[in-house]
Amino acid sequence: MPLSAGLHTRLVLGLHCTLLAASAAAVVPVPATITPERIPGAKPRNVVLILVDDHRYDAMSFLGHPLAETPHIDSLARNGVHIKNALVTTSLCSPSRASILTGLYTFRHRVIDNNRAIPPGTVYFPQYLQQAGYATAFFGKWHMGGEGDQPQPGFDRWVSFRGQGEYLPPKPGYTLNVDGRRVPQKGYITDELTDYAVDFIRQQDPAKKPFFIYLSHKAVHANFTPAARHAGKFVDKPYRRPASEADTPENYHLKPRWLHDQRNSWHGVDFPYHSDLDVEQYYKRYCETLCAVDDSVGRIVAELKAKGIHDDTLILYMGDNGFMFGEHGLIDKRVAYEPSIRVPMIMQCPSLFPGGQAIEHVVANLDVAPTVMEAMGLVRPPHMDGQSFLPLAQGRPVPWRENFLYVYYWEKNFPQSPTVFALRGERYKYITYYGLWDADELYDLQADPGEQKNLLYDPAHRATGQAMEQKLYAMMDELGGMEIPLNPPLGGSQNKRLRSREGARGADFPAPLVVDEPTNSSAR
Ligand SMILES: [Ca+2]
Repeated sequence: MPLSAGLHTRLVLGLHCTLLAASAAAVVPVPATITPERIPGAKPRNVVLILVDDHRYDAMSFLGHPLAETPHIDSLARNGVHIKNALVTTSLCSPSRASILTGLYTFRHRVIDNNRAIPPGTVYFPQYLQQAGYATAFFGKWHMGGEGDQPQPGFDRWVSFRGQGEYLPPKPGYTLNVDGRRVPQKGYITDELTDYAVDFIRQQDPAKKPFFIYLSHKAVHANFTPAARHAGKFVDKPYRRPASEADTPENYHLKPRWLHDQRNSWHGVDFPYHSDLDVEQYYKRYCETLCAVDDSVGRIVAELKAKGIHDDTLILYMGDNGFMFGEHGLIDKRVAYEPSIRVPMIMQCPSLFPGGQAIEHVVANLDVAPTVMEAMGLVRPPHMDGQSFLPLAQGRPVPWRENFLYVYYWEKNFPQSPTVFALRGERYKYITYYGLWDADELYDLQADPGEQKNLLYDPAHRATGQAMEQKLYAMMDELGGMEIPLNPPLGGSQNKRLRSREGARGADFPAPLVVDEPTNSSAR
């Protein structure tokens, strides 16, 4: 008999691995020691992982985005593979970064929000790379485990900053942490991190020692600050707000009450960050800020070419989570709608797979660690929840997930977004709000990509909704997610509403939850 899922998680956290090793549980415990295993005959490639903060899946010019201009990212897609359905397990900075670095679901790595200490014993995949004798480097935003910027396990070279960092030095003497030393930040952070990464590439001798670079940009996180050379570039560009933004009865038909309530909150279009921010101009600044990231991609590619290692280096470009700019009346991320959980993902390595491809499979941030390890000639550690997606790019047959599990755990800091569990299949998405008296949701992503028609209360879709709910909990059980991680509150709570926008009133209950007559005739 498998141990209970709850027991798995506790034991995994406690690293009492031997107790679990003999069980038939689906969840393999995280090992306490690092033992990389080589793939026989594999030639290790260098890898540059470029992580961009809050870059949403569609903000790239090759996808026809109305604002973004990303010629270098477009070129990566032309010469590589565009992974169209790349999703994150939790749409929030620290949990997503932890999934990238561990290959684990949020309920297993337990970095459930942006404030908490990282559980002791957490193993980052670059530790395997280092152990295998490769050179490893980290440049940029770490942002796991609170505000610290000290070097973390797994990296020979380290350049980072506290918390979110700063686009420009906020005061004289503001410093980065460079290999444990305080070094002043000189200028615009996207360019400066790229300088450090380019210098590192120049110093490498990959024929002797393959390298892994994790370039983790601060951009394009709020408050969006473009490089001076891009400021104001898109101010007058035409832009149409998303159809689901307007506060109309049609847009909120069969939608949850929390969603309507969130409009008038820190993360809603009626009171964004408790300000009178213009969301359209905000989106334009975001795209201007992205321009320097695109320049950074161009510089990395040029440096790899100059060094003669371009074709033997895997570049993997991705976002850590999406971002809403008015969809469903929201800003920000956290929720399970497509602009929040989808991220851009492109990879290129001419000597490993042909370019110009698009992949439809659902790939996740969980899959990054196994993919990088395979590109570097190492076997995926069996405790990881993700799988390498290199075979998808190489046309090799490989079993792949049909459904993707999404989790978000309520934070008191931003109380307007509830705990969310979602199951995203190739066609349908089911979303449920655990612990909340409200409507759940079901969308046909093919017929309704904007997620505007909730099908859950349509009798024709009842069976689909029920089957997906069952599948969601079956996956949670199988993967070790049947406990909700709890943390005591830390920091403030952005819980205000604007009185002039019906501030004291909550939204109406969704119609399917309201009846006109008593429904129970047997109560006595
Ligand atoms: Ca983020």
